[in-house]
Amino acid sequence: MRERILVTSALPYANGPLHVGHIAGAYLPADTYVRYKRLEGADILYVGGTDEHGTAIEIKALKDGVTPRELVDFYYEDMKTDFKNLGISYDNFSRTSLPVHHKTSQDFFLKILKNGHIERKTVTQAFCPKCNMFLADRYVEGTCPACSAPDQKGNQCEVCGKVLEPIELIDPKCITCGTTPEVKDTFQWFIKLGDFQDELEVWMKSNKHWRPNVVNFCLNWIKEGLQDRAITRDLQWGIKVPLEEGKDKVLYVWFEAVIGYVSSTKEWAEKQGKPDAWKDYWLDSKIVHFIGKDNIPFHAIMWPAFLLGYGEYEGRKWKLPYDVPANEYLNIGGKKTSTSRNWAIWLGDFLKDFPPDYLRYYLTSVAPESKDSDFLWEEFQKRINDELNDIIGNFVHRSITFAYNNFDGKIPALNRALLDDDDNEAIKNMQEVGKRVGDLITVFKMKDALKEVVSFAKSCNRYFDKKEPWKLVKSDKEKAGNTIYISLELAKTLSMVLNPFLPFSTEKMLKELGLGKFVWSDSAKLLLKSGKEISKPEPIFSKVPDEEIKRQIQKLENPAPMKKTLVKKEATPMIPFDEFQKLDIRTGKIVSVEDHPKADKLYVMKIDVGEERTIVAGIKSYYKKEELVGKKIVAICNLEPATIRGIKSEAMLLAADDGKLVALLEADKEMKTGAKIR
Ligand code: B3M
Ligand code: ZN
Repeated sequence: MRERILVTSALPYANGPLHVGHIAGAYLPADTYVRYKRLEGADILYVGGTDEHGTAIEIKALKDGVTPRELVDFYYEDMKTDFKNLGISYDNFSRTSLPVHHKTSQDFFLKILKNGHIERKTVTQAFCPKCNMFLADRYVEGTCPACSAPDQKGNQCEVCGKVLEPIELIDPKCITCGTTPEVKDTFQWFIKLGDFQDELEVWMKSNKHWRPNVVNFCLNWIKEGLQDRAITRDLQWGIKVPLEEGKDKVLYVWFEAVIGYVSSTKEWAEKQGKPDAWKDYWLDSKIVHFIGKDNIPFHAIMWPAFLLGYGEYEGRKWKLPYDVPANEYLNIGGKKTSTSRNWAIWLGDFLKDFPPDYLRYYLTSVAPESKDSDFLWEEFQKRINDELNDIIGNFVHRSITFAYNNFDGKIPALNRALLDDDDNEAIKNMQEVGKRVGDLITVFKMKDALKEVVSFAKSCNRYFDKKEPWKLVKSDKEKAGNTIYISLELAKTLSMVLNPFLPFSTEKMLKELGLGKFVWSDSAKLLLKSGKEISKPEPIFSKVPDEEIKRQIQKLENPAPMKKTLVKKEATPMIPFDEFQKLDIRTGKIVSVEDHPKADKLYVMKIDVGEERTIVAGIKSYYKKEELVGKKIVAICNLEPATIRGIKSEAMLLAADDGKLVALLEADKEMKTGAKIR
């Protein structure tokens, strides 16, 4: 039977943009794993979404002068776009403010309550007399009672990881007004974690394949004795407690956020038109939660406790996590990423300046798997230039170029009778590398897996150098043909085993070799057809110049001020009719479409608007070339021409953009090109 796996990545708070630290922790390793397992043939589903409740959201909204709703709407879209641009291949990216999630969370609450593991209790809580409100979680800051770190938030100490109650903080302050909070009686619902103490301990000890840091953290927590924990809060924004006496309270964000994985799976199933399809992933599969280390207690103790507390679902038990690969932190230039001090590398900014695979490559090579690691711009440049370009890109490019130039643009023949020891060794290596890389990815050692790929690429270069096909081709073309055939097979395997790490560039490499979709086992096979034409190769990577690195360091050290959430749209100003009349807008047709040689997302097109014009347009993500040629369009023809990445654009297509889709405008009758729009 196919292995069934459900993979999740932590649901990021929708209260600020994603930075590279997030990516290295919970997203990139998950995506690499998922991409590999899909190729390997597993029945795997990858879900995530945004975490849209809790004081982290409320407080940021307050600071930005927007409502929580406006804040989360904005950052949901922002994060979704960033993830897509980085190639994080979620099967579903949901949000915890959706009705399906509210319902699922309330169902969990009621079931666990019914089973006797939730209890209402009177509590003394931090209350700010000046603000006249109870102060939940992050509304209080103070010194951690466990490790004495100052300025910690009331929910968890960032330094030692201890999960806290606001009133436990030493020298507490209300974050809104600075007042020392009073304590006042109220009531909340608590989950009795102690009910699961023994079961969790036995289970945790059985998790021999987990990372030791995760198991040790949890066993320490269990050893202290699991205490009851409040799972409701006095807040407005959130999921209502589904009980009459709780109507002014909401579920604690960490109670419901983890349930968000279930809701996202349900939403996926609904979208598939198979509303029950989520069940197998939760009741009968391996569940893997990728997270950052600060999330360990919530995923490895509390979440399993909620699942145990729920009891059976339609007669089947919920699966406890199969593994919780938690990553350590990625620092930037030796310092911890800090949004408040604006010390960060924002994903959106990065992707404006570099291809996504450069980040994927570098972050995997410095993945903080067992200890904190560091993002250093110089190191980034070195990895991209010396490894990605000089070892990996170079081998693929030189092999294909050699075939293209010396074998009439065709894949040469393989004459098995002429194979020598070097050839056989190269083939053997090609047949084995996929298994080595796959086995490491399976145990979440992405960094080692990538090292394995790089060392394979090195061996490919060594093979090529040793065979000296540039000499051989003059003396013994058939033998040179063998070398190049094998080199192309090596390039194919290299592209395949690199694909989970670098999906964008490897797709291009495979295309140059005339290949498209593949499965992991193909990496071990001789697949190429002799005589088949290959296309003229283009270098896949390019080097990062020193000036660029200087510019990035400059930007990191002198960042532009953090933008606030912009949600309120300015009213569009009125213009007089004669302003409009100045525009030369015409109907036309697209004559031809080419890729922009220097920009991934742009096309260079010729259009006929009564006369021929060249234009550069950023519609590559929305239209295939073949959809465009011959298509009717509408264009503005008297904008001042702009040179875009070296090509002059002499008109602009009109398109509608609703934030999700982009659609080109056209006249709704067949008519001659160049007709004026008025
Ligand atoms: N939103 C914390 C974080 O962004 C939290 C994760 C939820 S995972 C269910 O680090
Ligand atoms: Zn206050």
